[in-house]
Amino acid sequence: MKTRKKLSTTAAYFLLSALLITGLSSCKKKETAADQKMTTDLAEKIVAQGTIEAELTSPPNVPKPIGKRKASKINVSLEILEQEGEMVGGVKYMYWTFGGSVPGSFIRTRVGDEVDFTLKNHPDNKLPHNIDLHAVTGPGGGAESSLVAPGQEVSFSFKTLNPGLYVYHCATAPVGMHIANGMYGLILVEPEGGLAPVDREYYIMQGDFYTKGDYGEKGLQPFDMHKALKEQPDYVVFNGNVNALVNDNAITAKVGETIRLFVGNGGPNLVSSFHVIGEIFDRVHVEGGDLINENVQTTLIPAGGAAIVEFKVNTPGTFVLVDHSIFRAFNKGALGMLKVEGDKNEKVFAGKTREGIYLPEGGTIQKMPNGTAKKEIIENKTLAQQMADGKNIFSRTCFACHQSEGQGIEGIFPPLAKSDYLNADVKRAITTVIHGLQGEITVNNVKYNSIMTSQNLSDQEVADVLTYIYNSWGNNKTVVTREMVKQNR
Ligand code: HEC
Ligand SMILES: [Cu+2]
Repeated sequence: MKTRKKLSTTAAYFLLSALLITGLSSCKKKETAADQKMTTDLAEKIVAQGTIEAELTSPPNVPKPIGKRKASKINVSLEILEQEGEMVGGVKYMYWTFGGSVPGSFIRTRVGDEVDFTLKNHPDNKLPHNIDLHAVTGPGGGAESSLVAPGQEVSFSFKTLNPGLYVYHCATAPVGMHIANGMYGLILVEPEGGLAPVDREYYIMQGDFYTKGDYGEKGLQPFDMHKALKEQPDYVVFNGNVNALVNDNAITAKVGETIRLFVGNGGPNLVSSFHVIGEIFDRVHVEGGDLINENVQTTLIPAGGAAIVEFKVNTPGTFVLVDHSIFRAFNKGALGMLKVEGDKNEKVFAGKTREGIYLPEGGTIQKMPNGTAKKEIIENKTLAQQMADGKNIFSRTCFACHQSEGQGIEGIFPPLAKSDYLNADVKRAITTVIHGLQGEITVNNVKYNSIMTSQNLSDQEVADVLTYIYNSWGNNKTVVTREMVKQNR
């Protein structure tokens, strides 16, 4: 008896809250694309009209939006190519690709489409492959029906029941190796009536790569199964290689435009903390589905998952796309650029407005705190002493940006190794370290336009670190003395 009473109170409570919720939801008038819910049962009943050929694009481009197009039979023909490519300057990798790019060709459909999918394995390839599309409802996402040997082609068909952004990938054993070599891409299933129009759309996909050699080791690098098992990639990149979205390859936009990024993560192992430095995502289709989150700083993209990210660009500048697991960005390649052109908008961002010396102790002018003041000064250091101390300073302060062998990061941090800019002018190098540097410079024919902050080092330390740099990595062996630094303070 007691329990029954309790039950009925609970039931009443539920009824009340249900009424409340219905009441509340009928109040909000705004209907978004996500509200036009279509069940899979309804999608299954849609009759496809006519036949069209799918437009396929390589990254960072995407095919035209579906707009008002009715559900159709749509032919997709994807060719698998095993081909050598460049991971980063001088580092070659044998990529396995869907359509000749990493990630593979972008496929754009709408809900209710009947996809006739043909997978072709080029006769020059060495291995059998197949495809598992996460947009497919069926065994293996198509993998069981699509195993194809070199020189063969195979077809299968499926109906798109759920709108969303989906990963596809090869699922041939060893699956991890096929994915690690670049066999993944995205297929978009747009809702009835299409996604809301935007000004620009781009296709970006993260992947982790495992090579026998360490980051930057030149030559053709074979896949390293051991590192893959330990989930310790040498490269984490957007769109297949370190430079795919950097400098001249940056994606672009104009101030005032709304951008939509279709972002996927092929893995095979790592999860991506996708972030654009200096931007806030106005809308994110979380995990590529219907749920929309707003005002997001960083969105998590699982391995084998995706997200649709939308934002308006309000100010000009270079916005850096990263995996915010940040060593991956600055040391393993997970870095891209969005270059936005247009007029400055000082209301939104005014740039640096004031600069001065911060004096916590107050009033009178003080010297910059100098941690080395207490250290004894060795007069007339030998070159060997300067080299040893300089190396220390380098790995403490300069290494983070200019990299371990002074190789820099192309387009972001200029090289100090064989740097024509460095070797041309020692005074300039000294003032760069003392006062910092900003504005466009050209180093070894590559343009840099960034900021190096002033380094808080003593005269001796500046002399040592520059002597170390000048006497390493093919530079011109200049010896910098404390006196030379002093004269340029
Ligand atoms: C926070 C990152 C960062 C750190 C740390 C840093 N630099 Fe730089 N450095 C830069 C950037 C960025 C530029 C290019 C600035 C520009 O575009 O105008 C640069 C330019 C230079 C240049 C001139 C360009 C060239 O390639 O020859 C020299 C020399 C240099 N840095 C030396 C040093 C030394 C020595 C240290 C350590 C004491 C150091 N930097 C620490 C970021 C850094
Ligand atoms: Cu494969």
